[in-house]
Amino acid sequence: MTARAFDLVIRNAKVTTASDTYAADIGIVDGCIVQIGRQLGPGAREIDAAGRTVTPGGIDAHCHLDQPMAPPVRLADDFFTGTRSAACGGTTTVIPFAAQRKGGTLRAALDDYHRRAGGRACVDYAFHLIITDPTPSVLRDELPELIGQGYTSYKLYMTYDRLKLDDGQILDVLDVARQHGGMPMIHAENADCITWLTQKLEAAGKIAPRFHALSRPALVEREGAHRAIALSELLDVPVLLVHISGAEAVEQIRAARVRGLNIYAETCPQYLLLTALDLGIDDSYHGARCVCSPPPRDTDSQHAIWQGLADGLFTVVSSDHSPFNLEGPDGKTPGGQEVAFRHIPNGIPGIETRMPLLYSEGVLGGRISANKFVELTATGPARTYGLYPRKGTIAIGSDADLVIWDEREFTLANEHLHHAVDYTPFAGRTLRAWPAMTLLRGATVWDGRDFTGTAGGGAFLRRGLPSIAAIGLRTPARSAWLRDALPRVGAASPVSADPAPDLAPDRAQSPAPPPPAQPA
Ligand code: DUC
Ligand code: ZN
Ligand code: ZN
Repeated sequence: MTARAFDLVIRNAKVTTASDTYAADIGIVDGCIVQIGRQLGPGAREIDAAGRTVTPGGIDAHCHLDQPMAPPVRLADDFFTGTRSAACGGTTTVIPFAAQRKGGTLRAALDDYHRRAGGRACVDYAFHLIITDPTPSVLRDELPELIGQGYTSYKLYMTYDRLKLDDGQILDVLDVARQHGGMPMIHAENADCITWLTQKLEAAGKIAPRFHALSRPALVEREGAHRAIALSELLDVPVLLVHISGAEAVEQIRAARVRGLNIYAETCPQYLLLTALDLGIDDSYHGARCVCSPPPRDTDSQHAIWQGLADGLFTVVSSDHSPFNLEGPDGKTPGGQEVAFRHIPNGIPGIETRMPLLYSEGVLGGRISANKFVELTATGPARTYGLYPRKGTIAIGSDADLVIWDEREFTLANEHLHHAVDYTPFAGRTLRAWPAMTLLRGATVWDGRDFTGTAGGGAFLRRGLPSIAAIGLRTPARSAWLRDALPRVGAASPVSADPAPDLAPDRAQSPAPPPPAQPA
């Protein structure tokens, strides 16, 4: 009898990574890729990819799952339904947010989110922190400690009264990043402009969903992006600007990159495929379904963002999945009422459609290569958030998170999706591809027809520091200023970036953290 060399062999794959495309078989043992080559030996299980494109499983590095909201509003997806939906759309790792409560600790936020995700997540997961209250103890003790424990990214808001930080507070957090590493993420919009415009629109009776876009024009994002870039430059720390929507912000980022600044950017399918017209052309409430922040823009912005995907300006495409039901009192009509745009829950679903939309419109639409698709949906997020090379590529030693793609046309309807929300803003679009199969560490979680994963099948991922290549080096003059004004005092983070895959400290299932303390 022939010895079975592998637990699983994927045969006849068109292996597609961020850098290469080639025909091979993929041999998998214990959920890891152990061999890639022609005519591999037998596996206990075999899948014939039949020459179809096989990419790494997607990493959705920006999504909101089971994040508490002010009642009666709530997110429709918890960690089970949200990650089930992710798996069926080709995503095998998610990084949602653990939001600090004002007056609360970061640890309390993490304990709460671990409780929400543990035993529920169907794909692997990690958490970004949202820092809303950078107290001296958060800055001196908690954040450095948590970076060392693998929570290596943190989002800061320039807007929303309950969340926003002023420039001094943002600098305080960036200074922690300067000393301990990690990837600060900034939601860049000018809060005062939004408040002022909102008040003017409301006073004029302009409260329909479409006015949401007028209350947050592209200029507001451009100013926020410019300021975030300046703050990053002042302290010489990388910053990733999340959910970039407009051509004006793209110009700011491009100018920063030309100057060699370490500014990274994320965008989302809604900014490639929707415009402000989707929020309505009259005062009907229908457009509430597409209310998200920043709002979708115009076709010029769409072109600027496609260009930025193709030419390397963007590092990450995420969904910003924020699922609110259209029907019922907990979503887009809070308490069952149609409300002024300011009160419409902000966000749209998209965790399942992110990869198929980008594959269909980007790769098969001739706008980006399949390798660029992999870079934006998997490799870039893995490098940015300290998961590479365990995640985000097809390589020996990497987790066997894989998607086999089926290229076929169909019209998308919400009934196709596996989230718990009652609509998709992309319904009616012609899609040209969908995963024929999604594998999480070698286990099939989507077989092309049914979800085949399990609640609790996803593991928590302790992350390293970002391993994304720096874009530029400091000029000697700038470096000297920093060295003299702000000597580095902190210890380097104990988390090493970019470990060799088979030396990575916490292979396969990272043990779940110890049971969280009870909330206060
Ligand atoms: N920012 C997000 O990242 N998601 C939803 C709404 C917002 O403003
Ligand atoms: Zn945001
Ligand atoms: Zn978001």
